[in-house]
Amino acid sequence: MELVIGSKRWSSWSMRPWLVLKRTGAPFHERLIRLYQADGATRAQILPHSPSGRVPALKTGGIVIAESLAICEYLAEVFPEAKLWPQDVDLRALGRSAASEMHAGFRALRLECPMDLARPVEPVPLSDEAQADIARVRALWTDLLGRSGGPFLLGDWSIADAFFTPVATRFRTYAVDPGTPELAAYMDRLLTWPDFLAWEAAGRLET
Ligand SMILES: N[C@@H](CCC(=O)N[C@@H](CS)C(=O)NCC(=O)O)C(=O)O
Repeated sequence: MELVIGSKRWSSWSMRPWLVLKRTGAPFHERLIRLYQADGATRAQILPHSPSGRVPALKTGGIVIAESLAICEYLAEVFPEAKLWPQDVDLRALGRSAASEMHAGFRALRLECPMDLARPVEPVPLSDEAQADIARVRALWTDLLGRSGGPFLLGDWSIADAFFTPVATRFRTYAVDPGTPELAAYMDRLLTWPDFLAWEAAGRLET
C-alpha cells in the first residue's frame, strides 16, 4: 500500500487516513507531495498518483482510492481487527454521520482557520458562520462523548476521532475555546495521541 499525502504542516485531509492507517499497524509506503508550490507544480506532481489531482490517495491492489473518507472506510473493511468503527450499530451510524458532516461541511471554520501546525497560537476574528461551525462541533463532541462515555467520541479511538483531530489543531492554533473542561480534555487526548504527535513533529520541520 502507498498513501499519497500533502505537506504534513497543512494537509488536514491527508492526516485523517494517515492516522487511520497507522492505527491498523499495517506497513505502508508514504509519498509526500509539497502543497502550494509555484506554477502548478503541486498538481503536476499529484496527477501521476491521483487522477483527481488531490491528496490523499491510497494506492492498493491495483486501484487508487481518492477521498479521505472513502480511504478510511476501505481500511475499516480490510482491517476489521483494528476496530476502526465501534461494534454498536447506532454508535457506528452516529460516528459515520459525524465524519460525513465533517467531510462535507464546516466550510467557514476550514476557510477562516486553516490547519497550520507551525503557526504560533493566536486568535483571528471569526465570522458568524465560523462561530456557528464551532458551536456545532462542540454540540457534536458533547453528544457523542456523552453517549459513548468516552474517552474518544465513540468510546475507543475511531475514524470519527481521526476526522476531528485537525479541528482540534485549529481550535488550539486559533485559541478557540472548546467550551467545557470535558471537551478540553477530549482535545488534549487527540493532540497527545502518539501518531498525531509524530505527524505534527514532521509537519513542523517542513519549510
Ligand atoms: N474531499 C477531498 C479533499 C482533498 C483536498 O482538498 N486535498 C488538498 C490538500 S489538503 C489538495 O489535494 N490540494 C491540491 C493542490 O493544492 O493542488 C478529501 O476528502 O480527500
